[in-house]
Amino acid sequence: MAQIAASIDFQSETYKDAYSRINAIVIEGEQEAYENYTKLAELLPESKDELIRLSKMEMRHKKGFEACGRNLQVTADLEFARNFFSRLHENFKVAAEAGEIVTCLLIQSLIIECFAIAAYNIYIPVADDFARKITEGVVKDEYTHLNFGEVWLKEHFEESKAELETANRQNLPIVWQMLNQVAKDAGVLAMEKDALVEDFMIAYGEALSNIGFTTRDIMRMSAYGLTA
Ligand code: Y39
Ligand code: FE
Ligand code: FE
Ligand code: FE
Repeated sequence: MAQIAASIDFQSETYKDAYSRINAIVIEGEQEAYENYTKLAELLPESKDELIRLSKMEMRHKKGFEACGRNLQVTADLEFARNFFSRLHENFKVAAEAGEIVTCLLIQSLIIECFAIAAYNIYIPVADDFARKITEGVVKDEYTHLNFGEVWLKEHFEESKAELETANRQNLPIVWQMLNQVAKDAGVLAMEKDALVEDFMIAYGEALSNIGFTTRDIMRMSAYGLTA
């Protein structure tokens, strides 16, 4: 059942306990996004300045979400969050070491950005006033990050297609596992799992379409890991 922010007790122990993990996930996610764009700036020298600009935005997001935690007097469970991201983090690292730019872009600029866009849009209507203002500013930036990946991959579509399919098959199931892992805590924050899945799939499907995949490709690629 959908809830509105006015009926949520942001100071209850139950809320703050769930927030200690969700807030940590976004803080750690923003930190890793900062590192990932810094790495991509090295791998794509022709887009270096733009990627450094994106990485700095991620660092500002991290600071914003740290302030959200302080505002609610919540201590973020960063160990939980590092574990939460560990598989995507490892896959990005392995791809970066192999110079697999397409896989790096799929992981950070498509999958993680779409996950962020879904989560932040679902969070905004049920956030406390302080966090809502921060998150509204952040989500605008995330569309810019997604757009960077879309534009680059569209320009290199034919030679990237096979690697994108492999990277999708490897990483999309991980997202569903992450979503399942956080569904209960998200529910405490009045963020419904079904809405998160729906918004993620819309954003990700649109991204794949913008890059050049057909509807048939997108259906096939989206099916990976749905039962994870
Ligand atoms: O590009 C970015 O800024 C993304 C790193 C930030 C991560 C967002 C992760 C959101 C998952 C939250 C799950 C709550 C239900
Ligand atoms: Fe961000
Ligand atoms: Fe690392
Ligand atoms: Fe981002």
